Amino acid sequence: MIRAFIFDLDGVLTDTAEYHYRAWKRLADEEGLPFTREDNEPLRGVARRESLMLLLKGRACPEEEIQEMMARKNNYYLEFIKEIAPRDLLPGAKELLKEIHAAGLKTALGSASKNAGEVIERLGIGGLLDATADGHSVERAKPAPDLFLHAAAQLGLPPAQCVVVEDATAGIEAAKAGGFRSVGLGPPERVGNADAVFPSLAGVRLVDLLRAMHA
Ligand code: B16
Ligand code: MG
Repeated sequence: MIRAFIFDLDGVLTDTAEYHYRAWKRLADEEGLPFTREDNEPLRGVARRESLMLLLKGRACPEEEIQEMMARKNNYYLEFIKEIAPRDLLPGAKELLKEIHAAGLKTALGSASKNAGEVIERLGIGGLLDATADGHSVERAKPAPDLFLHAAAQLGLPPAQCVVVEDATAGIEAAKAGGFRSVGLGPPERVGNADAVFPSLAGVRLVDLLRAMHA
């Protein structure tokens, strides 16, 4: 029986990936590191520190510099997300959140971002989420299941009764590791390991998700 849906943020409810890219790109340019949109792809759904490690491509760095670079990137990102408004919700996201509640089911956020709270507030969907797990909630980032387990615990539900909706490979892995069912959004090369795959949430209704989960 399915009683809740746990939504990733970036790439599922809104597209902050572009802002993450621009912020990392600015840092990379300042540091003289090559960084293209293609290089940005593996950073999808990956926490800030791990993202910087990918950007540095093995370049050794003292901890102090790592901290400074993460803070610098985050300041650029914070500048970009000041522009976020309800119009930036991805197609179908708000309708689906509302429909889940109307059906008496629960919703939660499961985002790796430490800035998820601010983004959710700017999108105006805080009232449509029953629980929030973000970059501050747990130590181990996706693909560890901790973030989604934290969300399920807040809802008071076992993982088997929750479906994770994700756009990143690391997120689908995390869902599987935690014993959750999963819906992948995007190309099968990226999310093909999920129990069901849709191109995006556009036009996706609760009944489509439940049918795909055989529930
Ligand atoms: P922050 P998600 C992830 O969000 C992003 O996809 C990823 O690019 C970012 O590095 C990560 O959050 C951490 O974000 O630097 O704001 O803490 O997809 O898990 O919602
Ligand atoms: Mg994501």
